[in-house]
Amino acid sequence: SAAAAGGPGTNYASDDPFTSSRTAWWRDARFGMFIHFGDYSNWEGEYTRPDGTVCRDAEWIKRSCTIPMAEYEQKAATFNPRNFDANAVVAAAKSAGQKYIVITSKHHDGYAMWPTRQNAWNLRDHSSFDKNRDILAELKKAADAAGIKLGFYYSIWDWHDPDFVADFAAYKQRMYAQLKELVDGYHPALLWFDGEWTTDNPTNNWNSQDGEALEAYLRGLDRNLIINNRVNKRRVSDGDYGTPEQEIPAAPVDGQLWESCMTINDHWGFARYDTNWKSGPTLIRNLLATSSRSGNYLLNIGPDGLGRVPAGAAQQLKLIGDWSGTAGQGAAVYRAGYPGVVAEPGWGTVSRQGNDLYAAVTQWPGAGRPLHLTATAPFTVTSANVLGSGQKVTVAKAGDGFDVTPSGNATNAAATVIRLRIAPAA
Ligand code: FHN
Repeated sequence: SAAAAGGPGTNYASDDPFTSSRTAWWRDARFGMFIHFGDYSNWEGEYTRPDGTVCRDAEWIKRSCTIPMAEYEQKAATFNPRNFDANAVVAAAKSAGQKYIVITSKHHDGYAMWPTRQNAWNLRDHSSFDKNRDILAELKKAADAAGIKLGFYYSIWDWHDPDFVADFAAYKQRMYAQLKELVDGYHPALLWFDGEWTTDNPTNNWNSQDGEALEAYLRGLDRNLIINNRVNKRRVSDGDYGTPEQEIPAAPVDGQLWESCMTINDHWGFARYDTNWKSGPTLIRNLLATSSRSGNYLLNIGPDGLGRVPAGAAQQLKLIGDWSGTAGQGAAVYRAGYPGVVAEPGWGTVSRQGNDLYAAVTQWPGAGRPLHLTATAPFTVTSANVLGSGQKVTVAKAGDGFDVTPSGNATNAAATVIRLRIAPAA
């Protein structure tokens, strides 16, 4: 069959990611922390050229500011993230209500954040960092202790290894060896690939056979791995889930689990001048929009050159967790998904868990004024209440659906949640 031959649509996981027990934790999680951290963090977002002009970028700084490799390597030798505190990172994720962490083990610049045996371009062998420390091991330990899943971002594209262009087969062999080190050594729950889209190698770019072979190899190492779609070129049918970037799809993605990754400010990696933190209400609403369309939200932070979580990022993260931890509002997010029976309203979002609809109202109508819900399937409402408020909510059939009328004020400016218990028509 086409599937046996490894054609498009082949399921290398040999189970359905939508229903598999393998992906259950991920489907329930809804909210994760992305971390872009590497030797590039040490530039803090700025490069001063020999002529004195300043060039700015974060994890792309080598490339966008055309820093000569020798100079880039020299700077990496001074990289000393001595203040990296895995417990503090995990505490920040916990405070936000994030259930998993995905950290860059190797970004496009090829620098490994663990003591890889494949080359010396890594945090142990090419830095000023304590040679007895291993931040990925520290993070794994702290995450395990907190019940948070840990995953690794890994860039297929590599700017440092000359064989990426000169001898792709040799490069691939080292890449496989590095991934085996990661899987066997740290037991990640998830691998998040990137850079499969590069066209840097004119003769031998990553192709769909490469993606298929790699996915099959990794599943052979650990059949419980969750793998994103960027393991392969086709993206649509590859891996376990799709990865829209810096955007939240307007509706559930057809036939694919998905996770939207997004920066909390304007860069993935650390840039000391970037304090453009998204506001608490924006982040809370993004999280609600994502869960109401059955997606996950992977919100990125970039620790600084010393490994510290920027205070501004930590503050915003806590605002999200404070909201979801209040009055059971997190039920609109965790384990919740596309409602199926109502259209998305203009005044907020609606997510569903079992027979509970969670209408997260971002534009409160005012006491005694109705919120209209358009039904897309028949159901009845058996009860309604505002989470964290004793106010009465009346529900009346109206036009193509229901009018839901709260009697009092919003409890929260970012999103006030009305729970509607429903009975779907038989
Ligand atoms: O080029 C990268 C970028 O630096 C960052 O890692 C993002 C995260 O999704 N991915 C790439 C662009 O698609």
